[in-house]
Amino acid sequence: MRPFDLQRGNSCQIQIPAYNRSQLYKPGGNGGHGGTRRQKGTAEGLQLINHEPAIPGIILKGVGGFYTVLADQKIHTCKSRGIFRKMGIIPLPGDKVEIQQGRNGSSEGSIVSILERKNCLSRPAVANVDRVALVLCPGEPPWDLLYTDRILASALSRGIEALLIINKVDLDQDKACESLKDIYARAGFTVFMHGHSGGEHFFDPCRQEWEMLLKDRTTTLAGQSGAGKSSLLNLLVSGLRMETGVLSMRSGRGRHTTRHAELIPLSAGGFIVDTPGFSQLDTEDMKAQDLGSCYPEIRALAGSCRFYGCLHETEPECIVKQAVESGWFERGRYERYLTQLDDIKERTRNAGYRK
Ligand SMILES: Nc1nc2c(ncn2[C@@H]2O[C@H](COP(=O)(O)OP(=O)(O)OP(=O)(O)O)[C@@H](O)[C@H]2O)c(=O)[nH]1
Ligand SMILES: [Zn+2]
Repeated sequence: MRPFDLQRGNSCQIQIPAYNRSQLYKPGGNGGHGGTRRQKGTAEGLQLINHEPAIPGIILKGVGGFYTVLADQKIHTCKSRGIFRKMGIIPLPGDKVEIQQGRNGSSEGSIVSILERKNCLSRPAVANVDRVALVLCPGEPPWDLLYTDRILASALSRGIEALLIINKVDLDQDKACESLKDIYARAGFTVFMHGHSGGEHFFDPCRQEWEMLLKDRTTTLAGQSGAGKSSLLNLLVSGLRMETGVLSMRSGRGRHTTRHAELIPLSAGGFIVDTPGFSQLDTEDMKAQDLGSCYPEIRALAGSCRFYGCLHETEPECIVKQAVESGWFERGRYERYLTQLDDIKERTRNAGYRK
C-alpha cells in the first residue's frame, strides 16, 4: 500500500500525492549516514532531518496529540509530523503507520507516514476495521431490530464484515434467541450466542471458534449500552478488566467518560476495538439506490426485478417482494429495509432543501 494516499470511508475521499522519499535529505558522498541526525539548509531556515530507520506499526490510540503505536512488538509514544496537520489528516487508531524512534534515546517517536486506509469510521473514529460484531440481548436493554439492521447495513456499505452476538441468552424465556439467530443466519450473517449464569458460561459455537473468529483481525464491538460489550471484552481478552454496568453503578461514576477508541491487542493476534459509548454507525452517506446491496437477501436477487433501479417498494414485478410473499426473505427484515429507505429519502430531500 502507498503511504500518504488516504481514503476516508466511501463518501469523503482525499487523494494526496504519493509519498516521495527523494524529498528526504539524502547524505551525499560515501553514504553510510543511516541512524544519524542531519541538517539541511532551506529557505525557511535550518531543518533537522532524522535518519532513524522507519519501522512499521499500528496506532492503538491517540489522546491529546500523542499516539500509542505498537511497532516492533513494543509500545511507542509518538507525535505525528506537522505535515499531516497541514494536510488536514488526523492519524486514527487502526492506522498502519511508519514511525521513527526519538533521537538521542528520546522515548518520543514520530509518525512519518500513514498507509492507505481500507475504511474509516467517523463515530467512533477508527480506521481499517475488518469486522463489526453487533452485540444484542433479550433482557435489558431489549433488542431493537431496526437499530440492528441499520448497523449491519451501515457496516456492509463500508465493506466491513458484520456479524451478530446474541448475549445474555440465559435470560431468554421463550426461545426468542433461537428464532432471532435463525432469521439472521438465513439472511447470511454469522451469529454467535453467549450467556452466563451462576458462574457458568455458555458459548455457541464453542469458545475456540470465538478465538478463531477474532484472530488476526480488527473487530469492533457495537451495541446498545448495557448489551454486555464490556463483559464480553473482559471474557475474551485475558487480563483485561473493563468496568461493566454493575461496577460503574456501584462506583457512582458516570460511564463513558472518554470517547476515544482504542485497539486492544489479542494474545493470539488481531485486535478488539474498545469504543466507549459506541452505539451508532454513521449512515449519513448512504444513498437510497445503495441500500439494497447492504441487505444480503436483496443483493442475492440483484438485477432480477422488472425495472432497472427497482427500490422494491411499489414497483410491479418486483422479485424482492415476491421473495417476501414466499417467506424466503423475512418480512420483518423487509419492513425494516423500507423504514430505512424512507429515512434515507427524507434525509436526501431535507439536504436538497437546505442547498
Ligand atoms: N444475565 C446476564 N447478564 C449479563 C451478561 N453479560 C453481561 N451482563 C450484565 O449486563 C450488564 C451490562 O453489561 P456491560 O458489559 O457493562 O454492557 P455494555 O454493553 O458494555 O454497556 P456500555 O458500556 O454502557 O456500552 C452488566 O450488569 C452485566 O453484568 C450475560 O451473559 N447474562
Ligand atoms: Zn424490486
